[in-house]
Amino acid sequence: MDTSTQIPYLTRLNSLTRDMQFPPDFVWGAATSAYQIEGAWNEDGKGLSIWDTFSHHPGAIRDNQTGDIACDHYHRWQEDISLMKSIGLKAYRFSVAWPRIFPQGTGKLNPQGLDFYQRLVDGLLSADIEPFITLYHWDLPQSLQDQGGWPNRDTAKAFVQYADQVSRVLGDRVKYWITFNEPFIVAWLGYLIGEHAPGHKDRDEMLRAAHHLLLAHGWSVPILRQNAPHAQVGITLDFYPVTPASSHFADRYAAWLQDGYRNRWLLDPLVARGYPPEVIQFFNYPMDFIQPGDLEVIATPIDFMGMNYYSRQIIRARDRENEDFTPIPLPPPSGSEITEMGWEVYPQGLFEWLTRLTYEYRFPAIYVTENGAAYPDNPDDCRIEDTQRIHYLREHFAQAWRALQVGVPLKGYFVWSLMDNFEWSHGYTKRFGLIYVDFKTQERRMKRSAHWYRQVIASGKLD
Ligand code: GCO
Repeated sequence: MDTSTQIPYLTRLNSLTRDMQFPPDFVWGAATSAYQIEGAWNEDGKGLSIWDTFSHHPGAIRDNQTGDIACDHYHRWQEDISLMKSIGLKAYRFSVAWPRIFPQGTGKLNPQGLDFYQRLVDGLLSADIEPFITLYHWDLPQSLQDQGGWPNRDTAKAFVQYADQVSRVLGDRVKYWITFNEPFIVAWLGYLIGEHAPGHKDRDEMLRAAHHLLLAHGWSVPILRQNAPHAQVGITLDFYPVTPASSHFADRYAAWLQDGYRNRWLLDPLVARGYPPEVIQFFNYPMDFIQPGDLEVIATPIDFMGMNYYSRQIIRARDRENEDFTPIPLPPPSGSEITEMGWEVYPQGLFEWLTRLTYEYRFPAIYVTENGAAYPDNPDDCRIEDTQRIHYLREHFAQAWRALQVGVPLKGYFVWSLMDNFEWSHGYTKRFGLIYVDFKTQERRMKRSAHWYRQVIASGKLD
C-alpha cells in the first residue's frame, strides 16, 4: 500500500521533496550499542558492566527487564549483517563492550572478547559496510565503578588503555572511531538523576564524571590516530535546541542557561572555550577537579563531530518576577506531534544544530550519529506499517538535505536504530528499530520503514 494515500501530510511532503538529492558518497547508516543488543552478558569471559548490575536491581528498569539476552546479537550477528545488507546500509555504527575486552576494566585482557569484534568487523567489511566504532556507550566495567567510576580520574586513565588495545587490534580495518556516546547523559542520568547506571544522585559526582569523560576522550584521540593510521576520530554528543517559553528576559536567560548546561557544558571545552562561565556562576559549581593542562587535552582537535538529535526543549524561568532564572522544562506545546517517548517531533532543530555546529563551532565534518523515533508498532500486521516512523525520518532527512544546501559538511546519517532493542530504563517497551524484533523468539522482520530506507539509500534522494 502506498503510504501517501494513508497520510495526507506525506502527500504534501512528497511534492516538496521531489528534488532532494543527496551526494553520491553520503554515508547512510544505522546505529546500535552493545548493551542494548548483544545479550551474552556473562559469556566468553566477559566481565560485569554497571548496566548488568543496575538492570538486575528490582525496580530499576521497567518490568524488571534486563539486557541479559536483548537481541542476542552476540550469537546472531551474521543474520544481522545480512539484514543490513538487505537495507543497503553503507555504514553501521556499533559500540564495543569494554568488559568483554578487559573484564576487570584494566589489567588482564580477554582475547575472546576482541575476537567477537574482529569477526563482526570482518563480516561488515566483506558485506561492504563501513564500521563506525563507538568505544563507550555506557557499559563501564563494574570493577571500575567499584573504585569510584567516572568521578574517579583513574577511570579516564583506564579508558585510554582500553582504547589503545581495541585500536591496536582493529585499527588496520576500522577507520571511523567515536570515543564516547553522549557523555552528558552518562554524567547526568548516571550520577545526578540516578535513572541510569550506576544510579547515583550526587551533583559533585556528576561534574567530576563529565570532566573525566572529556579528559579520557582527549587523551585517547592521539592514540587512536597512532594505532589506526587513516583514522577519523570524533565524539558523539546529544544536542537539543532550547526555546524560551516567552520573550520575557527571565525566560530567555533561563533558556540560555539551559543551553549552557545541556549543550555547551561538554561542547565548549572540546573547542577550547572552556566550561560555560555563566553556568558555573549560576549553579555555583566548584571546579576544583580541573588540573593544569586538562583543558588543552580536552580541546585536542577532532576530525568530526557526531550529533545525536531527537527533540528540543522549551524552557521558562522558575520565577520571572523574582528573577529566579532556574531553567524549568515545559511539556511540548499542545497540538504538537510527539513520539512514544513523549518527545516533540521538531525536525527543524536538526537544521538549527547542524548549522550551529558548522558556523559557530566550525567542525570540519559532521555525522548525524543517531536520529529516529519510538512508535508502538503492531506485530499483527504481516508487514509492520510504521508510517509514523517513515514520516519522522523523512522530515528529518529533509532538514539534513537543507543543511547540505547551505554548506554544512554533513557526511552521513545513522538511523537509531537498526533494530528494536533494550531502551535503557524503559526496557523493551519502546521500539526504535527499522527491524522489528520479537524478543520471545528472536525473529527479526523488516518494518516498512526499512524498505522505505532501502529505497532512499539506493536512489540517494527523498521522493
Ligand atoms: C541515547 C542513546 C541510545 C538511545 C536512543 C533512544 O541517545 O540515549 O545513544 O542508546 O537508545 O537515544 O533513546
